Amino acid sequence: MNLTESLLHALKDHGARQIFGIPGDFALPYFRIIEESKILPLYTLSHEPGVGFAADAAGRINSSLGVAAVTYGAGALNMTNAVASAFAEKSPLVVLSGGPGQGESRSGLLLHHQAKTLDSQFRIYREITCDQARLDNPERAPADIARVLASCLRHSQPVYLEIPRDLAAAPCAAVVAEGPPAVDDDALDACVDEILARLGRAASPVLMAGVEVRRFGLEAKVAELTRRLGLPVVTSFMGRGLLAGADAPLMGTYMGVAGLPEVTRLVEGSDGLFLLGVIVCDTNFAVSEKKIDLRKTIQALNGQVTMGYHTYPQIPLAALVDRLLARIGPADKVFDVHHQDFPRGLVADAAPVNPNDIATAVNDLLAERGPMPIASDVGDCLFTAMDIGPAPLAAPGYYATMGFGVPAGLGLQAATGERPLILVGDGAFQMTGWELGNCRRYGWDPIVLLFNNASWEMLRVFQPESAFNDLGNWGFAEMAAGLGGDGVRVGTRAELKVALDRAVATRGRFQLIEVSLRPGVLSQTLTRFVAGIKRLNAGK
Ligand code: S1T
Ligand code: MG
Repeated sequence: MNLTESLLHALKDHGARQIFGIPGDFALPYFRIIEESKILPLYTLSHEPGVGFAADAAGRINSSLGVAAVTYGAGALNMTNAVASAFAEKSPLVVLSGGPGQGESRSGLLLHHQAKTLDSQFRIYREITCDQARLDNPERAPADIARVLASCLRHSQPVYLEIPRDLAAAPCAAVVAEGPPAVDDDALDACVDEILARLGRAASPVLMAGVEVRRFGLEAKVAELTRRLGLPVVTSFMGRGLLAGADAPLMGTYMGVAGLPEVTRLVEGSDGLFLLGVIVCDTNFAVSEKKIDLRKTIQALNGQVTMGYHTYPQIPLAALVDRLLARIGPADKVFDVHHQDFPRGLVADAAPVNPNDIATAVNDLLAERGPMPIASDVGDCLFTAMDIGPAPLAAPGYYATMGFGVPAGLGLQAATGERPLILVGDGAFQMTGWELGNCRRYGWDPIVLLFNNASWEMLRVFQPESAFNDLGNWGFAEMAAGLGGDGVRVGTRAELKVALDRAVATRGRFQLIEVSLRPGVLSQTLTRFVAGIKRLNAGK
């Protein structure tokens, strides 16, 4: 076996199911082995940011490894934004990069694709990954790979592996996976005792589920935990889509001033807020109507549990959930949970479409044809997604980079085999929408809802005086045919209904529905968000 084959078998053994990539001369040797070995399917895309987003989404939806394979310099450095997003959003992404061979590294010449030094890329990737290795010693490579892949799964964060191009086919032993980290049983019991005591003393305990619940594949166990604890559960903004369809007392998504008032009151009025795998960031908490005193919460994140002024280290989330379940019998407390009502029943008339109509139409579609995985970009399309009923949702809710939606949708279809729905604004589509041109080669056929308000609307709502937010009208619908799909532009609710019905009935080609939205017409969630932010800023 050679080094690349050993790596590919290890990736598969650790849960990877496919590779997304773009080669280059530093990567051709290992790409050849990927293609010829057939250990994992390879999907090449058109621009490295799309490679990173697709691999990120593929890892997220399966709670497993996503794999992005690129060349040195121009490829890997082109993908840093997507990897930074995966790092911030705790996505288990493995970055493979070709690299200079041993001989050429010592030639004394500056090499093409290098930045300041030959190590610059490695140093840049140290900032956006939790572990790294250059596989420049085939003897040591199996242990390096085992350590790095274990780190990726343990921390649910990206890792970086560099493959010198003259070693891709070097003989190499198989990788022996590292075992799970040891957990101190007494510390775990003490932590669980304290959590249960705090929740028992609280008059209004609430559990908030965050992205780590999905990343570590704990949704079913957490749903059971909420039933046994008899607690109302909400998701964080980033955790939207979690517990979708699970039998759990799910109240909705917490979004502070931008969310449903009853959910905001429940969370901000709680004296026992249990944050399970929730990233404590601004998009999850900066829009709090009432400042949440985080010192009074229970925070289980990043493999530790913090309560009050002390922290229990080395408490993996999975071990914590398992021990809580072992400790709590079935709940005797029945919860009258008010599930969020999602808009249904689009009136298919000649009225112009607004974002809320899109949410309504999608809810009708999902009710009729069954669930679809959803990828959303940043912009009002993401706020609109908050009014779409429970469905697996991949979106950069915290890092908030544009360009994620379309490639992430392709990653969802490659990873699940299910037809995805993609929500994307015109500005974001201009960045990575072209990746749709790759659907034909792989038989992907997403349904794309393009919110075309001819502007960077999310910026305009905060700075309306700036003309640079006007993007003008691009003929997105007309572009679809040339990319191998079908495109249509809709302006009324009746046209939207017809277009969606036709898109659902058409398989084998992507379906692009360009929805013309009047500038300034926002989703109700974004409207609340803008009003809330302005009110909070006015109060400062
Ligand atoms: N570049 C990238 C890669 N990501 C970003 N998030 C931004 C710039 C800044 C930015 C936003 S929202 C936004 C920009 C440019 C406008 C989005 O326009 P569009 O996709 O058309 O959606 P909509 O019109 O619904 O806003 C965030 C706040 O930083
Ligand atoms: Mg726009």
